[in-house]
Amino acid sequence: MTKILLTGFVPFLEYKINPTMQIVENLNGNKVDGFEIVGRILSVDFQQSAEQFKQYIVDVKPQIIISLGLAGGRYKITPERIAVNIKDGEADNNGYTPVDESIYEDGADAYLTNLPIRNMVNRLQEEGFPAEISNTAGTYLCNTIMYEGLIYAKQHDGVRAGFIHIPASFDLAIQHGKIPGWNIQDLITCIKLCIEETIHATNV
Ligand code: PCA
Repeated sequence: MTKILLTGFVPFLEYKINPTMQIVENLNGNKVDGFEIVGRILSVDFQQSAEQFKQYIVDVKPQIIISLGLAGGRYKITPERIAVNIKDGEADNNGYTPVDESIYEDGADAYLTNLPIRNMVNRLQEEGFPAEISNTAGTYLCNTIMYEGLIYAKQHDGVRAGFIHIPASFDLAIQHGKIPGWNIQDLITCIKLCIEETIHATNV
C-alpha cells in the first residue's frame, strides 16, 4: 500500500508535552483512500533529527511526507509554505544552539512545499477550524526537517512533502500557562483533513 510518512517531535524547551506526538501516535497505521499512514517521532536535536528523518524516509519509501511541529503561541493550524537553509535558534534538547548556520553549505536558499496548502486551509475553514498559510517555519528544528523533506521531494518524482505547525493542546496550554490551546481531538481531525486534501491532490 502507498505510504504517507507522518512525523512529530518529542517535547522541547518549556513545552513538556508535544501534541504532535499524540497526533502521530493516534494516526499511525490508519488507512485513508488506499494510503497507509506511518507515524514516526523525531528527537529535537540538530545533530540527530535530520538523520533520523532521512532514515525513516529510506525505510518507509513514502509518496507523501507530512511533518508536524508544535508552534506554541500560534492559535491556528498553519501549513507552511517555505523552508530556508538556516539553523538558528534556542538550544535543542542536547544543549546545542546554532547561530546563523546553513543546513547545507551549498544548499539552495529555500524550497517551496508541494503540498496543497491552499486546499488544506480552505478545507479546514469549511469544516470550521481556524487555519492559514504560514510563510515561515522559523529557523529551529521544524524548518530543518521541512527543508530535508523538500529536498527529497525535489529528487523523487511524484513525491509531495511539507510541514504543518499546530497550536498547543489544552493539556499543554494548562501546563505552560501562557499559550492558547486546542482540543486534541480537533487537532487530530485537522491533520486527517489535511491528509485527505493531499491525497485528493495526488490522485487527480
Ligand atoms: N516544534 C519546534 C521543534 C519541535 C516542534 O514540535 C519548531 O517549531 O521548530
